[in-house]
Amino acid sequence: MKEPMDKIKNLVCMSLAGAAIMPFAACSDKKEESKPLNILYIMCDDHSYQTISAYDNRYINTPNIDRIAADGVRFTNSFVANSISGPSRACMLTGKHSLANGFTDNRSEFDGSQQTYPKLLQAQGYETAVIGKWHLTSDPTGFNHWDILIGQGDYYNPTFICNGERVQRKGYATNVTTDLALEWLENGRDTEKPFCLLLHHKAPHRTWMPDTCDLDLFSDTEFPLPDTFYDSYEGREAARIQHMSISKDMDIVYDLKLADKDSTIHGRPDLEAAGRAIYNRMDPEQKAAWDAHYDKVIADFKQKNPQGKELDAWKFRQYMRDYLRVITSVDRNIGRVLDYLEAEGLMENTLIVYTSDQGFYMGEHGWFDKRFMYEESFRTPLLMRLPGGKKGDVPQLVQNIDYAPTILEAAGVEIPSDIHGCSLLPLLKDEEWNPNRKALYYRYYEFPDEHAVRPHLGVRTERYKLIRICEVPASASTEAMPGSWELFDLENDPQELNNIYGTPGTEQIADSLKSLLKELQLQYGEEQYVEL
Ligand code: SGN
Ligand code: CA
Repeated sequence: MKEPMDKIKNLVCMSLAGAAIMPFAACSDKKEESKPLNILYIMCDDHSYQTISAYDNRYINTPNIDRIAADGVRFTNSFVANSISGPSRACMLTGKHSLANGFTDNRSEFDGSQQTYPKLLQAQGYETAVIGKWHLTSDPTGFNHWDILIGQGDYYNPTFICNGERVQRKGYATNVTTDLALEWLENGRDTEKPFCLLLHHKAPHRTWMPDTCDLDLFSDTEFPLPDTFYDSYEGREAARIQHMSISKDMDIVYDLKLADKDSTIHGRPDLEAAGRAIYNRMDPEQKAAWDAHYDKVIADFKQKNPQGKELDAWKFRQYMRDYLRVITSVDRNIGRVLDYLEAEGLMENTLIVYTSDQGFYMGEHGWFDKRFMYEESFRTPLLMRLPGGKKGDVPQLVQNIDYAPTILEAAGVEIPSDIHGCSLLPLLKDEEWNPNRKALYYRYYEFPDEHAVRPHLGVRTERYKLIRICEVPASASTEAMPGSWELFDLENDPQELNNIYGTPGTEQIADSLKSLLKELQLQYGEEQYVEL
């Protein structure tokens, strides 16, 4: 069903107060089909493949995201190059690994003067826009229009920077971001030109705050703990020392919203204060709806007063419920965008991409968050719908450095030779694909903040994964930690519980993976940076 555009216009015009309002574009007579492909790139933040029904139907039904999969391809082996937001986004925009694009961790600042695919598209006559979470610190470059959240952004009444001007918008982030995207598609762009729209939802990033209309969903659903919840981390020292445990690090007030009015429930003091500040962003109506739900949860928690393993189960269940409520809103809003494309006849000339900046732990290994090269966070969902293209699964190992060349090739724009990734277009057309690499290379840098995940790098083939946990020199905040190796046979140990590095009979496998790792470092110009 077509969205009532008047409503969208009003909403957005109201929220654009103070920012430049773009003129209405004249309607084009030109047939959409005669233009180069439009690009609609939808990315959520921290959206696990476990919570997309096209990938996994244990937890939630996501009919709208699944529409993209049903009409296109589902990549079943899709990975990132550095499992954290800013770096992942920089890899996607440039098609290059982190060291080459200069954005290695969330404390970096993106050098906006460098080559990105939106810039290359813009130079070839595309109308480009980015709307939603940006997280690259410097102002976006290569976009005709940008309307981005500040940093992580807020779920309620978020402040955006619209082409350089700050503007706070009333409402829930996923709805507001979608409204802005629809408004740009309808009235903001030059319809004579093909478009490339990057629609970046903040959701479902921590602290998983649902829209008020979704608060009661999943309230009766129990979520059993994943098999690996009580992982012993034996033989995996970096996994043991992290701070992303649901049991130890997930805060009941901040993350799980037990900010009771009489302040008898306490979490970590700084997080508790932050939790109360987020709540205070809401207007009285939003607070009333919020309280109507969480006051009951708080009362129930106080009455049951769970402890030990019972508390772990309670936390996990509450986390899942909120996360899935947030996904429900994402899916509904993606439905609005797909409906709009259908109603406007844009479906047949638009490449649609759905992905996340990385995967996420839904309690596996006892965790939330990401960062590790273990499967749940190294993988990321990837669905692509190319008009007239292949439908079905693509099993090849692909990585987020491949998005830029794919989009460039789909748009008929030459792929610069310095891009590391390789175009996935042949896979979308069901043609032979010859990637320019023998395996996937991964590298993570950020330490010790915020979740104490040790810097590491590694290589993954179809069957094996070798990880080098980097040595950490002594510093003011940490003591020295030696480097170590982890080797997993993914066929026999898909949950990566048994580090077989150093066990008799695995020497040859380890040696050949080490050679492969060095070869990839050389290929990506990194060999001098980490001594293996
Ligand atoms: C915030 C979160 C972290 C999260 C990072 C990175 N804390 O700092 O839990 O790991 O973002 O996430 S929060 O208290 O601010 O929510 S990323 O996806 O943006 O890289
Ligand atoms: Ca993220």
